[in-house]
This record gives sequence, C-alpha cells and structure tokens, in this order.
Amino acid sequence: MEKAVVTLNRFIIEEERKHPAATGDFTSILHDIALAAKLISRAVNKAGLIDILGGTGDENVHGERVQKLDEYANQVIFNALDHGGRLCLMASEESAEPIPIPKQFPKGDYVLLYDPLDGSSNIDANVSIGTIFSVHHRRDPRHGDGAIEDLLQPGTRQVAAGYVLYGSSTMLVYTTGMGVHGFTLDNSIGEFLLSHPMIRIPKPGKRIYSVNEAYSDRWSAEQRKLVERLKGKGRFSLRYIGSLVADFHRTLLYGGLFMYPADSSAPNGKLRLLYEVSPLSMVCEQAGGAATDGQRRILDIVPEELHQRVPIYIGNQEYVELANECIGG
Ligand code: AHM
Ligand code: MG
Repeated sequence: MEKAVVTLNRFIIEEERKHPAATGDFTSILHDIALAAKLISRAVNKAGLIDILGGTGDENVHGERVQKLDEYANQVIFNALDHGGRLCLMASEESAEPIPIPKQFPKGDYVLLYDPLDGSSNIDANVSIGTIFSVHHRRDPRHGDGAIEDLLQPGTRQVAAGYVLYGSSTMLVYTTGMGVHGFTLDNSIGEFLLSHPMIRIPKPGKRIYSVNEAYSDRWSAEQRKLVERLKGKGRFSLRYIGSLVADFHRTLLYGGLFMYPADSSAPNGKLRLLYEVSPLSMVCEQAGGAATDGQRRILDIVPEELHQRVPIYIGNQEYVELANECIGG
C-alpha cells in the first residue's frame, strides 16, 4: 500500500479537529502564509534566471539597502493575507508603521508580524534566505481595526510562529504551541508535505556555536568569555551563514548555540524582537530548546516598540544556560 502523504492542509485541519472550539481562523491564516511562501519560493528560485537581482536603491526603515525580492515578498505576504477576514492588523520588518487591513475587507481577531525575506543581502550569492512569521490574538476585540498594543505583545502570547526556509529545498516550519512541525515543498505538485513531524532539538546537540566572530573586538568581556568557554569545552565547530533562518534551522536540527550578541556599536544587537527573535524563540522552546537575551527569557520580554532589537542566545538549553551564566552574571 502506498503510504498516505500528509499535506500541510491536511495536517492543519487534523490539528484543528483536536480543538473542538477552534474557529478555522488558524487554518485559513496558515493556508494563506503557505500560499505566500510558494509564491516567494518561486521568485527566489527564479532569481538567477530573470533580471530581478540587485538593489532598488531605496533604503528600508533601518537604513539598509532594500532589494527587489524583499519588496516582492513584502507585498506577496500582504496580498495573501489582507482579505481573509482573520486579521485586523499586520506589521512587517520592511514597513515603518503597522499595516492596516484595507477598508473593503472584514477584520478578524488576529495580528500578523513578519519578516518577509530575511538575509536578503545573501540573495546574489544564492545563499539560503527565509521568511519569519508570528501570529497573536488581538488584545481587545473592541478595536475593530487593531491597534499598536495588539502588535506589542510578549512572545508568550504568540498563538503561532514559524518560518519558511528557501534553501536547497523550501521548508515551512511552524508551531502553534503543540510541538514543531516541518513541511517540505514538493514543487512538482505545489504542496508542502509533512517531512519533519515533532521536531526536537537533539540533546546533547552537536557542538556548534554560531556567531559573527569578526565583531569580537566590539564584544564585552563577558561575551568573549562565553566564546572562550565554549571553545574550552573542546570539539566545538563554528558555523555562521549570516542568514538567520538558515543558521537557526541548522541549530534546530543539529543542536548548538546561535548568538547575535550586543556589541559596542550595536548595544541591542541587530535582530528584531518581534519579527525575528520572538517567533524563532517560540519554535526553539517548543522543540525543547531555550532562548534568552543573556539574562531574560526572550518570550517574557514586553516589547516597547515595533522595530525593537534585542540580543539573542538560542539553541540547546545547556548552552543557553552557559550564556546566561557568562552574560547575565
Ligand atoms: P536583514 O533583516 O537585513 O536581512 O538582516 C538580518 C540578517 C540575519 O539573517 C543574520 O542573522 C544577520 O543579519 C547577519 O548579520 P551580520 O552580517 O552582522 O553578521
Ligand atoms: Mg530580517
């Protein structure tokens, strides 16, 4: 007998059936995210073939060069999710302000925060890049259009989080708080198929640390001590792709410690709490790992602003604990 393949749609419908009170909103949001992921995956795969590479010359809200595929991905996600009636507000790393749902569409009870194409400086070199997403229930159902408070919620309140990795294959990995599941896109049928059910970060994980060590002259003494202690443990390897989703995905599947610490020129590190750090931290914790800023559990941090940055130490619990010991004192 042919083994039944489990598509993403089947999986999310079956997961939803386990919750009799579920409204179907989630199924719809994840379905729309998956559609956007397929469209972005197609564009990423074609990037080398068509004249789409290179910057637009514009800068995003962080003063970085925006590349065409970033804009495309940003728009595709918005277009896939603006009309379903499940969201009341969105926010994107590429947009300075919250993104309202167009007036003609009904509003729902959820907000979506996303980094449409992380690691975009790697596009020209054909290095893996990714999309990261985070879903929250809005705080006050009376806010028809959603408000900034609905976006500025701590990671513990995420109802779903995940990422799409555009690598040697395209994978969608997500959690709704009941484990982490990974799906691989079969391009020939245009479906995400369950390939990695119930992902657990391996314990003990591989001895890999991942950090941009070229910045070590800007690190604090504590950060230097941490990396020295990791090296002192022996048999550690260094892996750093410089593309967060790819570095995180490896950490999730092989184990290890990924860090983007604070340094003297970036006192809060580089990565954004709401679009990058918080969703990946939920995924990591759900897979049995941990994530802190060196002191605080990432998911407990109450955001103060939309584009807030935060240092991150994420991976196997024992390595994150070592980071807390060195950094937090
Ligand atoms: P981006 O959001 O502008 O794409 O930048 C985020 C990327 C991450 O993917 C990666 O972890 C980090 O920047 C690498 O930064 P650095 O080059 O400073 O090591
Ligand atoms: Mg990013």
